[in-house]
Amino acid sequence: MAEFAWSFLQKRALSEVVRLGERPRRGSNAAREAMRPVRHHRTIFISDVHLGTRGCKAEALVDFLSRNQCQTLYLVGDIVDGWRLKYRWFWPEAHSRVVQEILRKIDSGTRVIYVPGNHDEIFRTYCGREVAGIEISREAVHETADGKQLLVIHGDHFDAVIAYAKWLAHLGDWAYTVALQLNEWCHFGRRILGLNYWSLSAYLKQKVKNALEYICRFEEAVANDVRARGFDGVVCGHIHHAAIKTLSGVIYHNDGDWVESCTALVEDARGHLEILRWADAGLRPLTIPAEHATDELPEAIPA
Ligand SMILES: [Mn+2]
Repeated sequence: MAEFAWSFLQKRALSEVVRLGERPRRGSNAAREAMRPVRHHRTIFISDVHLGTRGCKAEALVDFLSRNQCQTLYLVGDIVDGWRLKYRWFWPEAHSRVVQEILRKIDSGTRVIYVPGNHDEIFRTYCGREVAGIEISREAVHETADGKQLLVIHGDHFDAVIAYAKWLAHLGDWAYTVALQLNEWCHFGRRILGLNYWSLSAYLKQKVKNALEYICRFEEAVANDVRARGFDGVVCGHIHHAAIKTLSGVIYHNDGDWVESCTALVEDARGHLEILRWADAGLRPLTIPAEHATDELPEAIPA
């Protein structure tokens, strides 16, 4: 089914180029563009786009949205970063194009459900309403093609449950690499001042470990709550760390983010879910094995 849709859409994309009368030269950009396939999914879940911030990979997301179609699109929170926009207005054209791509999906029949997060909590005021064809909801229940009931939430309210200092999670592995160099200078400086050796890199390594602990505790807290509520699984975002795994007898899905990893969670016609990483400026989708996704060091984790 997916393969059929893929080749059908690919043919259509090609015929559109021909209809425009500009016969694409072999190897030209237009020909390459037209050859790039459009994939069809039953459902797409994305979150943590953080529109309105410099970190948002809007171009990659526009590319992803235009190359991936679906019956239902879930926006799983932190789509717009209201916190940051309140301090400084930042809205390049690519950010508007993300909104346009979402609206275009609605026009072509996609159902769009928006579950606001903490950075776009302003939209929580409108839960239960429909704005520009987008259904806004505090949480949603998605039934997969094979009948599983998945709770769709952003996940920020578990920060309070796990009671963990969120700033600890902000350090990624890049910071650790920088820290190794800084550590040398720090050690040199302290020696001049006659102070004892103190390892900055060991300090930061501990922070990275804490970040991993934060992720584990978040995942466990979410899974336990979802099991207690009787769902088969959960789809969430918030910690910018894509994963699919079984925890406490439920399936935990995290759709990642569009600040660092450019990941989305997609469901096919049979109810199979996988994580897509829109790698390298969105040129090709890569499937990352879910069990490895959690082994990586965390990237920037949101507050
Ligand atoms: Mn969040």
